[in-house]
Amino acid sequence: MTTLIPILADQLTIGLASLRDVDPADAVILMSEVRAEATYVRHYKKKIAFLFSAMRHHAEALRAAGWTVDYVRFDDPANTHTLTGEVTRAAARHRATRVRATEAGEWRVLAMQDAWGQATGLPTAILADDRFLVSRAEFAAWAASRKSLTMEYFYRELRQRTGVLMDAPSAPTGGKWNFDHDNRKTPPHGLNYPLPPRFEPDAITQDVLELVAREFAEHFGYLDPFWFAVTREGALEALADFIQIALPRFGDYQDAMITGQEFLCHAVISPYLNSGLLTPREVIAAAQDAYHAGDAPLNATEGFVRQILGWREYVRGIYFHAGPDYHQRNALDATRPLPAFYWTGETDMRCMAESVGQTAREAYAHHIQRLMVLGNFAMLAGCNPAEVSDWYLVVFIDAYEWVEDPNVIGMSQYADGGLMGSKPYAGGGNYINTMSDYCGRCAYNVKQRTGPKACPFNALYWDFLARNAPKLRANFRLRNMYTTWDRMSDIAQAETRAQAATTLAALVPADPGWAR
Ligand code: FAD
Ligand code: DLZ
Ligand code: SF4
Repeated sequence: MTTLIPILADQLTIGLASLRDVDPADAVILMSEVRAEATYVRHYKKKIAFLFSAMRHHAEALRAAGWTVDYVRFDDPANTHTLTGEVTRAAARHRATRVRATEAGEWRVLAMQDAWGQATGLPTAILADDRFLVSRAEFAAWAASRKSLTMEYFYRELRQRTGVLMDAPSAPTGGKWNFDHDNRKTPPHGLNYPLPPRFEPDAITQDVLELVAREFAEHFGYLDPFWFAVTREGALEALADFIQIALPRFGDYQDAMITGQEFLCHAVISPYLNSGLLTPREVIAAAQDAYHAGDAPLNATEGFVRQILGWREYVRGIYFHAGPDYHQRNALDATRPLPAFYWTGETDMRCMAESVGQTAREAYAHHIQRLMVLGNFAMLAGCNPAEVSDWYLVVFIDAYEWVEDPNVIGMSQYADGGLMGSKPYAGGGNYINTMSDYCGRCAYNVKQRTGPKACPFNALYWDFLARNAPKLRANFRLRNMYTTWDRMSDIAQAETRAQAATTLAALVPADPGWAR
């Protein structure tokens, strides 16, 4: 009996479900670099290089652990360049008697897995991906028991279930579930922030970088600098470095945005978590251990744990709960094409130019840049949510559909009509000014709503509310904002909307071919 075990690029975990309870002597692991996956959206060059190099290193690690690995390289002449094509070919090549896989992270690839039994003519088992702490079935049961799917309650239940940062079954450590009151400080000038550790590309990564430069020259972004870890050892080093150096200040400056400081005190571990080089359980344990050892304060530790145990599990749950058409939801009927500056960074808006510029350089921006700058502008401008989500899927090294759609369609664009969030994350220039140093360097004046130098976010914010009043006015959490709008004089309202119209008319649409 030979078991064929296909492993996907985001399943680079030695303890993967499909590898358990199988004798390596009777199994062949299949890993394949295929064009269809690298191009269904035109992924950022660094992301393809990261995944191919991490896959090649992981194949070596599996071999060292006693597994037989059949690794199909991108330039193998026989490569069919689809996952199903490679599974079918490998099943015949190895005279496999069964196929055993761990469920893919997205609907598109799950549909492929469902067809592998028929394609190979073999019994095929697709196992739940238990690297996540909450299974799809458990999330469905939780969602069915609630009227509104508030992350905070999901997170509290998980804290209780796992015992993470709990003193007793109903007693959160420190007496509170959430320490955000102590977090999110306005950043003082001149702080020195640590940089995440940088890993020199080895021979395997160099080969991959050359391959990507050759094969994906037209894709977004740059290959240089390439400093990501591509092995489990490297990912563990990055985690240890974060826990020791940045975690103690994680909460304080979580929402800060500072020119030239791309990483601040963020962990920069999402590429490793999402590809499987790190598991959420070990990351949470490392943070909790640091707290118990007295190396990190509770506000930072709880804030960080909430990101992984709360947000990460929650968005994955929402993705599957919402169904395969989630990507197409468009509750606010937003149809504007994405502006070209999302790809070029060429705009006088300093916040946008900095956030797009660092994304183009590093394939990384932190949460508040993604939400309150990049996403906020797209929503205020009424951009098509699916196109916005595609942009995110392309440009970030940690992007996969399961994490992108809830964060973009749900959290950032409010295109799911409130399934995920109780109100749109909309903000004017004032929020960006409080949390960043961008406005001081901008061609626009953040204090002005109208006039040639007025910050575009300000008029767009009010225009967004006015334009969407039939859908949003009844929202209790927006009541104060609508009251303020209603109190503006007719002239002030008309000037604001005219200002927004001028900004919107000047937006140059991006060539849609950038993403798909
Ligand atoms: P930290 O700020 O240090 O947080 C630690 C970890 O928490 C992250 O590594 C991540 O695993 C997890 N996390 C925190 N927030 C979220 C969240 N909302 N959803 C899922 N995980 C979360 N995260 C991705 O992993 N991939 C994406 O493609 C992605 N797209 C996003 C798009 C938008 C519009 C927004 C608002 C957020 C998005 N996020 C995404 C969530 C978050 O911005 C990133 O996880 C984070 O910036 C990664 O950097 P970090 O490791 O330094 O995170
Ligand atoms: C994102 C990606 C890329 C760029 N390339 C591959 C690949 O060559 N082989 C592979 O197995 N997976 C790849 N992936 C990941 C998939 O597109 C998809 O996101 C995951 O398989 C979902 O679980
Ligand atoms: Fe962005 Fe407005 Fe500030 Fe300029 S003034 S950086 S456009 S928020």
